[in-house]
Amino acid sequence: DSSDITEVQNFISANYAEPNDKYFGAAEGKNVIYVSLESLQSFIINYELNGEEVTPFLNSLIKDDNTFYFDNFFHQTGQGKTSDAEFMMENSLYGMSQGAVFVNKAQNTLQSAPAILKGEGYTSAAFHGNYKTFWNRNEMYKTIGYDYFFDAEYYDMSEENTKNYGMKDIPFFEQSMPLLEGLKQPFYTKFITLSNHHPFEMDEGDTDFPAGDFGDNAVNHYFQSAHYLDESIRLFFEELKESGLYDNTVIVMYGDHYGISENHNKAMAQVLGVDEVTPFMNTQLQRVPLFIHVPGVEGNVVSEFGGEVDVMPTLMHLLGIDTKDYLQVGSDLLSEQHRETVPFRNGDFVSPTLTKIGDNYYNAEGELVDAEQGAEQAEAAAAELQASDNIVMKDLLRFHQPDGFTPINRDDYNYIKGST
Ligand code: GP9
Ligand code: MN
Repeated sequence: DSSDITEVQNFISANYAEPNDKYFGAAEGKNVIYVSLESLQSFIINYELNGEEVTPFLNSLIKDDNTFYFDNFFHQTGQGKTSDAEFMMENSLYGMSQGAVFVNKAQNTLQSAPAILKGEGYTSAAFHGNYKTFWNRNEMYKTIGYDYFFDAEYYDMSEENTKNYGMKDIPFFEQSMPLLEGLKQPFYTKFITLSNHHPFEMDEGDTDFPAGDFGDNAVNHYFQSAHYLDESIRLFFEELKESGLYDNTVIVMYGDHYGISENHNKAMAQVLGVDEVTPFMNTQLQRVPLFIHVPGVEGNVVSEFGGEVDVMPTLMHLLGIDTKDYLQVGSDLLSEQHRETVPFRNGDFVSPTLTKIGDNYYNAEGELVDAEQGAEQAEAAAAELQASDNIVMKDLLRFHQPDGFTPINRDDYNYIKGST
């Protein structure tokens, strides 16, 4: 009811981070391309296997003049995996503590990025080389307000183009280009890659990059698979440049969640050159890469701690859209007031000074410290998750009408090929 929403509203405005004048509106009117980098973790960035860079293209972007690279960025996904990441990136709200929000709350009211941008004249589209019902995307995307959803039906899903869930990344981007070029500009789009998915095994001929030699199949193949993903991004950027879109498009790329689980800690210890992967290190391994390319804006390496819920306000502010009226729990990564306690879905958190794992608190060096030191941050993390859960579980955005926002009517959307 209305008292629920007032409480949430008060919490969110008390935590509002003002946009940074330097960047507010710096990308106004530009196209947006999101790329979900399947299972890509930050440890692979700048990693060398036998002296060879695994992700040479992404590594080169860190030094690109117009690219921000965030090296203390963490995934915050739960059981909804890729779809949880999508939800956080486009709503600045958390997925659910149990189950997938895409599956369980697709009928909710949302005020998602595509819907907000629709009011600014944007067209939106999602691209993914798997069938549209996976993760209930075909239902949740109506709620989010995607104009188009190019799923497996739009791609040549022949045997050589596919492995496990669907399209391999190189043909996926290749075949997406004409669809992308056909969109009315400005557009807001997302591309969800697939190849770098557990168990990471490659088909013969798809890469000449060597496998690792760490006595663990998934870990060994991860290097090949991540290299292939990197190569697909390089080719995509080339095509964007050729098409002329590159200079007029903000490109946000993020690792959706970890690829190598704790079950592989033994091999990971070898990969990282340590005796063992401790719980503290495992938490630090939840870093995923985040790149934001903004034409005409000088980028740099940003070491603020942040997570997936923080990206939407960051992007909105770059596009010159005020977020003050929206109920978003994240905070702009480029704001001077950005909050650096990053909650995980289970209530643990990381921050520059303290990390919470269960009942244990660690300092930046990974040494156990007194729990009292972390009490305030633990409370802040819990309050943030609680505010988000209230919104999602009680469908509170039904009762919230931001200034100038036109609500989405999900009946206006369908993703039946040939019908629009
Ligand atoms: C499937 C893709 C992978 O469509 O999003 O799913 P994941 O297992 O990573 O959530
Ligand atoms: Mn995924």
